[in-house]
Amino acid sequence: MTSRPTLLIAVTPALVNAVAGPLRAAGLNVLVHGQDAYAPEQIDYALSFRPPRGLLKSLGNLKAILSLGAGVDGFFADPELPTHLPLVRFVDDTLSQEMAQYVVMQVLLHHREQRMYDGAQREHRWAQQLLPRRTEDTRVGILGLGEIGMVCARHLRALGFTLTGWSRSTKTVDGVKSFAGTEQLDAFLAQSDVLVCLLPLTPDTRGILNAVTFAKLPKNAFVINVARGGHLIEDDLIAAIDSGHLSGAALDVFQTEPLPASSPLWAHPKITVTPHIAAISDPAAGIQYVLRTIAIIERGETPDHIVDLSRGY
Ligand code: NDP
Ligand code: OXD
Repeated sequence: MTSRPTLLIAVTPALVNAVAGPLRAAGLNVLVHGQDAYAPEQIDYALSFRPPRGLLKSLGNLKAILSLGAGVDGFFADPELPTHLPLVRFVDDTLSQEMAQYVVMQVLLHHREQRMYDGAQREHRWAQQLLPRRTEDTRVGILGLGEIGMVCARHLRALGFTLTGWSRSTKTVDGVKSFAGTEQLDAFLAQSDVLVCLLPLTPDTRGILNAVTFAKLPKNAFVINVARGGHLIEDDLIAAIDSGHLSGAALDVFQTEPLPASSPLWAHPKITVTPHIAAISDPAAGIQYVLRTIAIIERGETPDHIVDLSRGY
């Protein structure tokens, strides 16, 4: 880098505390939105996840926008998002591994009927029984066979599950049957005993986990939403479980976060709720990503993982 680029950080206070010091120590001129005084035109780069509306547009000399998360829907929520600048997405092995751990954990808790055994233990009851379904006969369908979906598919395949994936374009992945596009969605759903949502939230995918989708899943299917709350119509999920069509769900993301205390999801006996913790961007990896991305752009090169603004991911 020839001169010190100026980075504006607009993330949660906990993340600011974790990344601002090391980024300064690494040679960036770091300013924190809401803490430091700055002139908008002095900012070269912005790092955020859910930027305040209009903030990015106000930074007239911005060279690029960096997302501290894998999902970039928080940027598209800003109707004034500048569309002439590169928006770079955080793609990280640690993040993908942690997401895969979460997905594997929820698939296994369901497949091995662990919640039933937890209940039996509370009643001091010896509930020994065979697995209700052989592992190779359990078909896990992943909506969104991207960076994270692929890692999940590999881990689940290694455990013996039968894997399918649905994406916009057809994939060639060993041991994973690929379905692509809306015309193949129904066939994919019909073969998903466990449905895992790992799609980006875009106008095309918003509300995709709805009553019509659930009706196309096999009876007793289980749903795992680890992508965004906007993918799921929560009332439709509860209705599909209460009708006996779905066997349950594990949810890490919600229409409103934090999930309001009044939400019926909290107390539903067949729904597991976690507070958007499937994977939280690792600050150390985030720091490396910021330094690497800025260095690449300062050299006049193009970084990987630039968001296609027309697709929204
Ligand atoms: P990617 O962009 O790498 O993958 C997205 C996948 O979705 C691709 O396979 C893409 O298809 C597919 N897709 C997108 N739109 C459509 C569509 N309209 N129809 C069919 N397929 C579609 O994303 P990541 O794997 O990196 O991340 C996925 C999501 O996970 C993030 O957007 C975020 O919301 C969520 N996430 C949640 C976290 C949590 O803690 N709960 C943490 C991290 C991420 P194609 O390959 O053909 O382009
Ligand atoms: C992300 C997230 O998108 O944390 O990275 O949800």
